[in-house]
Formats: sequence, structure tokens, C-alpha cells
Amino acid sequence: MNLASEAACPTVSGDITKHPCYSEEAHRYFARMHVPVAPACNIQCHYCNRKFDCANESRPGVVSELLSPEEATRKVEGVAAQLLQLSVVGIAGPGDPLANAGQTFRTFRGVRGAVPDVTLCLSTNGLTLMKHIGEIVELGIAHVTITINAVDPDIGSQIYGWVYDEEENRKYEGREAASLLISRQLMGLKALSDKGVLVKVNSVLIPGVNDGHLAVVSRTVKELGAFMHNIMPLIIAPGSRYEQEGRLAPTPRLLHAVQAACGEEGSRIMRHCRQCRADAIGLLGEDRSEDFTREKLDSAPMLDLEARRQMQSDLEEKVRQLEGRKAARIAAGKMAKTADCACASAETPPDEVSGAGYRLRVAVASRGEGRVNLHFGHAKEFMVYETDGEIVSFLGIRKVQAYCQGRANCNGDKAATLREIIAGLSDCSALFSAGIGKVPEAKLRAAGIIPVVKPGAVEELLLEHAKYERYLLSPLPGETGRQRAGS
Ligand code: CLF
Ligand code: SF4
Repeated sequence: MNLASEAACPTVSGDITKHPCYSEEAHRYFARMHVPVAPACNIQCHYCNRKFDCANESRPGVVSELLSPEEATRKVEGVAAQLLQLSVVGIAGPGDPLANAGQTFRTFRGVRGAVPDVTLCLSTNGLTLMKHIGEIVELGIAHVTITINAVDPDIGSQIYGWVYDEEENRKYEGREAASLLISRQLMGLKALSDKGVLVKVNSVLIPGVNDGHLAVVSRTVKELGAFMHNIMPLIIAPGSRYEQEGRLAPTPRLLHAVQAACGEEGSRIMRHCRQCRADAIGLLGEDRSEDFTREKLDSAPMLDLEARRQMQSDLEEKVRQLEGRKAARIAAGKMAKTADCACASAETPPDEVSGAGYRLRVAVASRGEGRVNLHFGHAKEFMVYETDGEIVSFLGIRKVQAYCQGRANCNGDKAATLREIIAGLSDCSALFSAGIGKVPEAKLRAAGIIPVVKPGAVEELLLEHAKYERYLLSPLPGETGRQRAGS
């Protein structure tokens, strides 16, 4: 599309207070819903297999069902009537939404008419973005995600198998394919940013391919107006080229290092992404799609926009309070800006406990609201923080299999699950939860991770813990150091 012809278009201005992906604070209270209306794709990423969800925005796993735009609209209406904190409706696959532009925009129009208070959100590989800028702006889609894994075609050619250009009816391969895709992505990003759309760039971190390149991507997209950069660890779909090549996902350490490098380029870094399915519903990290099946939606109550307004304005107030507290802590030097995460570095050991390099890395079991409020056994993910005793930084999410799978699966191999959880948190020196059984408590302790059972506000608990640890480990005159409690 010719940008000049777009000059008369209105602009949109995105707000992040109610968007769970764009605001770390909002994600504690507000829910999003994805509607899977877009099965086809116009490119081939080497980590993807079309039978599985789009790895741009989802973890591998077949979507339960594809929806027509009309079905999707009805579903959004039913979910919005019950899940009053639903603030965002996104289209993120399972293919590329703009390779299915008809279904995608019909869905957005339907949703806009049926539930006018939700924010519309679009995620795309960006190949055909320029063709759709006008419609995006006209529909008031104020949040768009573009997945950009490389800005160098030589690196891109190791990520993309082919790119299909519909207008020319031509399939490109190799460097030419990557070059075409990258140029379209960057043009689309700039055009959207110029229109006031908040563009988030997602990048899949692929060890050995783009790990050393993502800082350049971050700098480039920031210069073109990207609001935020989300670096997502590679998830390799079964049957994909990368699986056949035996590629591996990045370690948490590499992920943190790349996030830190991108933060140094000045980008606002998203750290709370859950790599959701293309049909996810609920708070991030809490997929409730099973609660909203067709049958259950048939008995949904009527949509009550006033009830939604009241509930969401209460939640917005909570988000503002959190933001206010965070701003005050940053001003007082007690917290790092998430954007640059001052004390987060993967290059040095995380648990230096004396001297200027003092840092503790801690895992937290939480069901949200910034609190330790979840039993260890029920956690399907842990939030990882780092603190130097003054500043608390949120580092990211570690997904795990829950240790307790309910009575039905209680006889499963819990020892293996526990070993995996402990291995995944091996860089943490403590784990905070609202409760823990005797076996995991002993195993964590044996692995050098102190289990702390203490519900409460995460930041306060971590600062208190760091103070205590520092005291215990600081040498007394004539000593080399005291014994850490419980270790
Ligand atoms: Fe969905 Fe994506 Fe919109 Fe969010 S997800 S389309 S921006 S509403 Fe969010 Fe999920 Fe991460 Fe995506 S946590 S995978 S970043
Ligand atoms: Fe798969 Fe998404 Fe890449 Fe298309 S853009 S190939 S659906 S990961």
C-alpha cells in the first residue's frame, strides 16, 4: 500500500493500562482471549510445523478447534459476559492472521460490534502488513505484534524456508526470501508506529543462529518506533526442520543475557510472556479455555457492559497503584526499571553474597497480583526475580510441570517431575511459596535452594530475605562467613 494514500487516515493511540502483554502490572489483573480463526500461513519458519500452533505467539499443541468469524464473535461475547476482566481480544494464529485477512478482519469487526469495550490485538509475521495498515487503523486496532527474528537476510535465511508473495504468485527461498520478509516487516513497523499503533516486536531466540544478533534487531526496531521487544525462547515443533536438525532451546541463562543485551539498546523488554496458545483464554499463565467450551457458553449470562466497566475500573485503579508504587521505588533506588533491569546479568553467577557483586536469584510461586500466594505443588510456572538487596528485578518465567497433578495422577513419576523442576531452577538460591510438602522441601534444600514458606508481597519478601541472607553470610571479625540458615 502507498503510504501517501494513507495520509488522510485517522491515527490510533494505544493505552497499556489494561493490556496484559504490554504492561507487567496489568497482567496481574487483566485477561486476554485469542480466537483461532487464521489457519493458513504465507511463510515457513524452520521451527514451525503447520499442524501445530504458530510459534510466534503460542506454544506447540494443536488448537482445540478452529472458529469461523461468526463463531469467534459469539464466543467472545459469551466469555466477556462471564470473565469481566477480559480486556483484550487477540488473533494470533494458529497460522498468520494476515494470511487469512478476510477471516481476521471479519472477526475483528464482529467483536468490535458485539463487545465494544475490548481492545483488539493482532499478531503477524508482517509479510503483508503494508497492505492492511488502513484497515488496522480504521478498526482502531491499537496493538500489533510483529515477529522479527532477524534484520540481516543472511541470518534470516537460516530461519525461514520460504516466503510466498501472493501478489506476484511467487515463492521465494533462501536469502531472497528473508530479504523480502525483513524489508516488509520493517516498513510495516514504521508505518504502524507513525499511525500511533503500539507495536510490540517478538523475536524467537534461536541459539547458534540469532542469539548474537538480537541486540541489533532490538536497536533497529526501536529506531523504527517499536514500543516493546519480547524475546521468546525457541520452542521447536515436532516434525519441524529444526527438530530434524536436533537444535536445542536456549537455556534461561542465555535468554536473560540476550534480554539484558537488548535492554542495553534502550528497548523496553517484555519478560512476562507465556508463549500462549492461539486459543488461550484468561490471565497470562492461567489458560481457562477449557472453561469456555461451546456447551458451557450456551448457558452464558447476558453481556453486562456496566458490570464490566465497574470491575475493570476497579482493576485499573489497582494497576495504577502498582505503577505508582513501582515509580516510587524506582525513584528511591529500590527497584530497577523493568526496561533495563539494572542488576540482571547472566554473565556472572547469580548468587554472589558479599561485596559489590551481591545478588540473589529467587523463584516465586504466584497466582498473580505480585504476591507469593501459591502452593509449590500447584505451580505450573515460577516467576524468577533477582535482587541486590536494594533493587528487585523481574527476570522472567520458568514453566514447569506441576508437581501435584491431582488425585487421579498422584501415582505418576513425581520424583522425575521434581528433578526437572529443580534442574530448571538450579540458578536460584531460594524458592518462595505459600506451602510445600516434606519431600520437595528436603530435595530443594539438598539441591541448595532454600524453600521459604511465606505468603505476602513479592518485593517486600525478597528485600527482607536478601537482608537476612546478607547478614548471615557476612563474615564476623576473624571468621570466613557464617552458616546460611537451613542449608
Ligand atoms: Fe495475544 Fe499477543 Fe495480543 Fe498478547 S499474547 S496477540 S500481544 S493479546 Fe502476550 Fe501471549 Fe506472549 Fe503473545 S503473553 S504469546 S506476547
Ligand atoms: Fe509457523 Fe507462524 Fe512462522 Fe507461519 S509465521 S511458519 S504459522 S511460526
